[in-house]
Amino acid sequence: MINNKTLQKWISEMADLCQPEAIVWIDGSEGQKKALEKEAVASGEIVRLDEKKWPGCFYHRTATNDVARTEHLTYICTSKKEDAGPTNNWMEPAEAYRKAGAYFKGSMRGRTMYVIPFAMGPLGSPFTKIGIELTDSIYVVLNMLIMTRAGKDVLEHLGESDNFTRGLHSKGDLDIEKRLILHFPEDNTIWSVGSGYGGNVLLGKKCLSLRIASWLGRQEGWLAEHMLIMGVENPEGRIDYIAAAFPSACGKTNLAMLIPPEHLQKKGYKVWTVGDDIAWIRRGEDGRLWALNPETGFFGVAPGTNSRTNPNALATIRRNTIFTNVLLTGDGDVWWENGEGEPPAEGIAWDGRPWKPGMVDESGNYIHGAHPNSRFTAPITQCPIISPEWDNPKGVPLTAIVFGGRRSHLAPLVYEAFNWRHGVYVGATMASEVTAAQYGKQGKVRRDPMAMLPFCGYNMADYFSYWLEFGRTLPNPPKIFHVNWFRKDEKGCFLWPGFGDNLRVLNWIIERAHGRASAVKTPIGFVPTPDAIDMTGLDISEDTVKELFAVDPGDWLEELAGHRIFFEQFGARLPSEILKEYHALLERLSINEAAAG
Ligand code: OXD
Ligand code: MN
Repeated sequence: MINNKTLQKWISEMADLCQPEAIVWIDGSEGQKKALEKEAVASGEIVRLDEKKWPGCFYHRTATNDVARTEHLTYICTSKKEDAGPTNNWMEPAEAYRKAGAYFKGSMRGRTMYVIPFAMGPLGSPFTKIGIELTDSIYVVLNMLIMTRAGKDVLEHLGESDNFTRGLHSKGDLDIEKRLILHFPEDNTIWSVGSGYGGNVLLGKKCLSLRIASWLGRQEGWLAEHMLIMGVENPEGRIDYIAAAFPSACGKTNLAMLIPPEHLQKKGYKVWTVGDDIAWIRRGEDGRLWALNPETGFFGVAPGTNSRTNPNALATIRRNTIFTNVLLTGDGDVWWENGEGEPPAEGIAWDGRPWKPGMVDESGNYIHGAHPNSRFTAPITQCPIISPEWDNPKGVPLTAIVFGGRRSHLAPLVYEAFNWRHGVYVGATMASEVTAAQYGKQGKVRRDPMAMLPFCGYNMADYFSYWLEFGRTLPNPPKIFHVNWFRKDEKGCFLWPGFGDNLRVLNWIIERAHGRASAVKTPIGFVPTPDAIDMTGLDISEDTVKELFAVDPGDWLEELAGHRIFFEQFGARLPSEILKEYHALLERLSINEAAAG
């Protein structure tokens, strides 16, 4: 099938290591896909769902110890430890190849090795990167066929070039003790063994498009970011594109597919989805920033997806979708918590055990039918509001960059950074409450700069420097904002309705970016004046609006202590501009608190 010597040599070395029984090239054809689905159904790897209700859809259950990204087993393997930095796990490359090599050895005996040539981005675009994933999982192949452009066109495009990411994946024996997700940015290589969970094994996604791409981007002069991309069309037909970074499971998919509230719909506002997870950003010839979503599908969290939170996602997943770790019923239906309709009378839960509504464990805790991090994998083109520009090889021009997090207190609904440098500080000090997409204690606040903490492929201090440097080269850098949809009152109730109403906030952001809409200057940035956001049709009191926009200098001074502790780990590598921003903020807050006190 190919004439690429580098590729052939690498595949034969990997096959020598893993010893598969057969090697099959993924050509991207419908016929091959159908045959693989059939084979995986026969082996029990996937279950075909009811054809009437869920045409072209399948169900898959991962091992119970393998339901989220395992960040503690994810490594950046650079020659020098400092290049991985203090926020990444690091392993010396030779040691990493040796250690994982022992797990890969013979791991595909009796199995087929699938060769998936895939492109992140449209073929021929200056953004696009090519990868080859070798895997022993049909589930991975079927997911990659949805999430990436995969098949023989990619090989043809690659030709004899050695410029591709080498990805090797084996389920191994799904033993968490023998699981490793390794990135070798200096070799443009990814090795993942012992897992079958999406984020660990769909190597085009987090591994290539964020960890490896962030490294490549710094060398080549662009940014790889954990951001959704969406377009907002105003009643005059002008479309503004926004890229927004939120930590995992903070509602990026919901925001990217937002339905305007009735009042704004009537006025003529529309939203267009470009991507829900990853943005590759380049400087255009016009000096503006242009963003591209390198993926072709959504790998979204199922629980909480319903016709109130995200009707567009529900429409997207009605067909040709793979469901992972949700609840399965005997008649080929699926269900998840906070989804549509009543739970079924019985079913098989994510962990393979029989499930009935109302079941509790020995301690009286609710037993989930679907795992909180259960997922759907669906083609992007099925999204009812997919932007006609989603696969434009040039990307889309950005009006604003938005950072956000899940903070019950502290951060106002929205604020605008004073300038790019301050915006980088705002991104660098992002924090959020931990969710189910990461393995770890839920509910705790963790610092997650630019939502890239688990995804930056190099030293995060260098990443901050690179963002600062990148901004300096832009004649008109886009404005940077921070949003927090999750602020609560003393009773623990959300102050802001969120979902579709978030468009009201995005409109303020867009207007500000165009130099309109009013704001007041606070120590942390520009906050909307009480009447600057259109609240028509919302049942929200003046006091609530005040609370939503409040900036409490005392709370922020406490927060700053957390910034300092976080930054200390980077030592001298932390750019001095970040420290300057820290001191300037400290001063603004102290003056403010003295005035208030
Ligand atoms: C994801 C994540 O799966 O961020 O997108 O964990
Ligand atoms: Mn993500």
